[in-house]
Amino acid sequence: MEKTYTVKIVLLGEGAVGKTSLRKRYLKQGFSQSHLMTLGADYGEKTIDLLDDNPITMQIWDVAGQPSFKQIRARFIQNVEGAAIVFDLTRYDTFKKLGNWLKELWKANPGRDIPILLIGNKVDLTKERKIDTNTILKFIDYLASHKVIKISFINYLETSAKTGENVEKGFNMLIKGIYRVNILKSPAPFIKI
Ligand code: G3D
Ligand code: MG
Repeated sequence: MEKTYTVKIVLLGEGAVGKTSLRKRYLKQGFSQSHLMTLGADYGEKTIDLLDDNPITMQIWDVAGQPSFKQIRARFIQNVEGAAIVFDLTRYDTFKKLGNWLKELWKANPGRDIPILLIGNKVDLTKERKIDTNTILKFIDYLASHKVIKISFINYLETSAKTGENVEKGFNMLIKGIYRVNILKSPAPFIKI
């Protein structure tokens, strides 16, 4: 009999970087231009059959970035199997906060091997873009070489929740990393970009 695995994924990052939009785009709930601030946490799920005929149900939690939600957030980021940490390519401050999000995730999940995907969102806003890819890759190299945190799987993608660019690809990448670490129990290597 087929076994369905359920995995919990969180989307983290500063307010208004596009977490809710990415989740909705992936879950095919459409892109909304009117911005409704997430209160605490929102949730959606999808079952996919990516590998070995083992369906995987992804529970995707989209957690509010505002500091005032920090306590609520701590509950939602415990016992996660994977995370996407999102920043906004048009706002440098959201990129600078990536380290804080990584630390918050690790603090809530001591000893766990958590595959992570870094996402630079709003790649469609080419004129407003403030952070070049080189700067981002240097930061990822720094994380890896200084072992600031334990990274079992990491990749970086530039997405647009508006056009859909790389959204499906990003979530699929994440689920493959999770499958390897959590289900096959084999360490996923750091993926150099
Ligand atoms: P959050 O959940 O991280 O707080 P939201 O962010 O998904 O609510 O998005 C915040 C704003 O950014 C919304 O605009 C949303 O439409 C916009 N947005 C999200 N992703 C993209 C993207 O890839 N491209 C562009 N151009 N805009 C995006 P408003 O104006 O409603 O605040
Ligand atoms: Mg939101």
